[in-house]
Amino acid sequence: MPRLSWIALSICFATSFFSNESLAGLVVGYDVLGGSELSAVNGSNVTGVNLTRGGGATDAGGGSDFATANWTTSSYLQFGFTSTVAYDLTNVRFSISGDAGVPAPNNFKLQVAVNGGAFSDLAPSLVFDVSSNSDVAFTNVSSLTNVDDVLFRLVSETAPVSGGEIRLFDVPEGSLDPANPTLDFIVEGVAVPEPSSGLLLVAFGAGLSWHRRRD
Ligand SMILES: [Ca+2]
Repeated sequence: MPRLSWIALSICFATSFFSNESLAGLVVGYDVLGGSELSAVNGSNVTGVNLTRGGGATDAGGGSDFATANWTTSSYLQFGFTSTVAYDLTNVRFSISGDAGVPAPNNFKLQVAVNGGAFSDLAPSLVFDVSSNSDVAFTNVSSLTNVDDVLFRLVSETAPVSGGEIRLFDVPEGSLDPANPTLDFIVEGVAVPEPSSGLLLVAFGAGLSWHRRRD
């Protein structure tokens, strides 16, 4: 194979390598406020699902925070996305706390439903320090690769007898995602490279090879 073709193929593989290694970015995020639900902020090629409460959990009137009361072991916060490109997910990050003087659940798991299927548990679960404002990262979502339709539920595993209250916090601007400074709750991932772009480069390399053979 002529040297020019090797150079073209090397560029092809280098491009594939660096696009796979690019830093994780926003898939879907939320700017935390009080109220019944949080509007989704969409990453590239994504339509986010608004963050809502379910399973009997109720709005605790958190003001600038998203406060949820009356947790039982079937209560949850739901969020997710659909996308026109596939993503390898990396983490779900947010900041959470109990409310002073109010019982708070502190043991949570993520459940996931892919492509409209049934919800299943993503192990392991996490125990939060709800005595103060704690930053949380679920990295177990990295088991979700090449996905474009995902619903999550953040489910309490051990709810206090008298219900309980948890607040998602409005974090300092830019501390979670500098590119989207108002966001306080984010799902991050890496877009899976389109195979067609790699194939085009291979075709480009093959074309150069053919051209050189004719010289
Ligand atoms: Ca915010």
